[in-house]
Amino acid sequence: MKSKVALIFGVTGQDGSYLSELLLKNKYKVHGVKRRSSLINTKRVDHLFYDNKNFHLHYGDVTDTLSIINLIKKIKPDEIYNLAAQSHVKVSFEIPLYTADVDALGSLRILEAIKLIDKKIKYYQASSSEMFGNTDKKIQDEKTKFNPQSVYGISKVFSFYATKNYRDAHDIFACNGILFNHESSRRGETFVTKKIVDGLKKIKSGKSKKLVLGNLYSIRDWGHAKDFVYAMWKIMQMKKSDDYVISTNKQISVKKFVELVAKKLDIDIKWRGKGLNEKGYYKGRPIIEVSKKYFRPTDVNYLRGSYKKAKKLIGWKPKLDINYLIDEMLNN
Ligand code: NAP
Ligand code: G4F
Repeated sequence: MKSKVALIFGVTGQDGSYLSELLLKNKYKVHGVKRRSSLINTKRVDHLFYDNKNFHLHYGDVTDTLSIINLIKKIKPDEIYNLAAQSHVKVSFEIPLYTADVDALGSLRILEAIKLIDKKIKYYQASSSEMFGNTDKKIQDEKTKFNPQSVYGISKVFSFYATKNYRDAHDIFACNGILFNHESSRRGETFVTKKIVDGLKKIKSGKSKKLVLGNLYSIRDWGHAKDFVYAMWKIMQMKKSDDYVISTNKQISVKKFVELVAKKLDIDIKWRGKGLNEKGYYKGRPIIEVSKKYFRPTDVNYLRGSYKKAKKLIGWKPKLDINYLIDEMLNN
């Protein structure tokens, strides 16, 4: 049987690397799009590039329409996964136009290219729980109203509807995975979980004295990226294209995440103070501090997702819990 061909935009990111591994295991030929950068940005996929004849990298950029068209014409993919994004919510407050160009128009460029070149190509859009923003729903699902709180969230809402519209108007197999936060040892260093794990490890080994964070009371539904990319693939194998929430349905605060990591490192934290003066002490010394610098003008304070639809229709549920996640982040 002929191998399926996948084209991944955002292959050098956390999810792109795990998804590539999964697709290669499933006998796909995988083509990934990397951006030109002044520093090497392929460290998450170098092991595949050097060792696997079915893995290929190409230069491209979702802000560059012609590069998208040329790649699709050359590679003739069966499936396109659009994971490319300026994916940092706080950064989107500082570079809103660039964020919208990549995260909103980038998806539209790919969808339009599919429409022009071959409407049989399947499309996956990396949608996000940030689209829900601040909501009064205790548990968010596919029916929850969007109320984004950043240009990142707004751009993802645009891409969500663009995907849905190309499905409805142009009969393209186009789906949205509405993924809640998912982490791993490959997580970007400026996201809060990775920052906490790396920061506390450095404190424990004496390489650093303190870790400075922002909103400790923000609540997230954190899963493992390896579990979540499996859901992306499952979503693309369905008979009909649709939109699915992928989450763990368990939520904890940033502060609790600090405590869980600290406990595994035998760091006994005592909290004192309130607001910007709140500090975490270890052996009488402040090792966790709070700074305004890491707060957002508007934050999403609470996220917890229901994966009921995914469980029922695609047979997906999370396998790796927060304990596994922290151990994997600490040990790799
Ligand atoms: P990530 O590690 O930040 O990866 C983002 C990828 O997009 C990187 O490969 C990056 O390339 C690439 N990229 C950025 N700008 C691009 C451009 N203009 N053209 C082409 N590629 C570009 O993010 P992730 O955690 O793997 O997330 C994957 C996708 O899922 C993103 O769209 C993100 O917004 C979305 N998402 C993530 C989560 C989560 O919790 N992780 C949850 C929901 C949705 P460089 O390596 O060169 O920077
Ligand atoms: O780790 P974060 O930066 O992730 P955030 O904003 O939830 O976004 C991630 O998940 C989304 C899915 O919901 C993705 F779409 C998006 O691409 C990205 O992967 O922040 C999590 C929470 C926030 O409330 C933030 O204010 O942690 C809080 N926080 C507290 N101190 C901090 C810090 N966040 C960061 N990055 N750095 C801090 O020092």
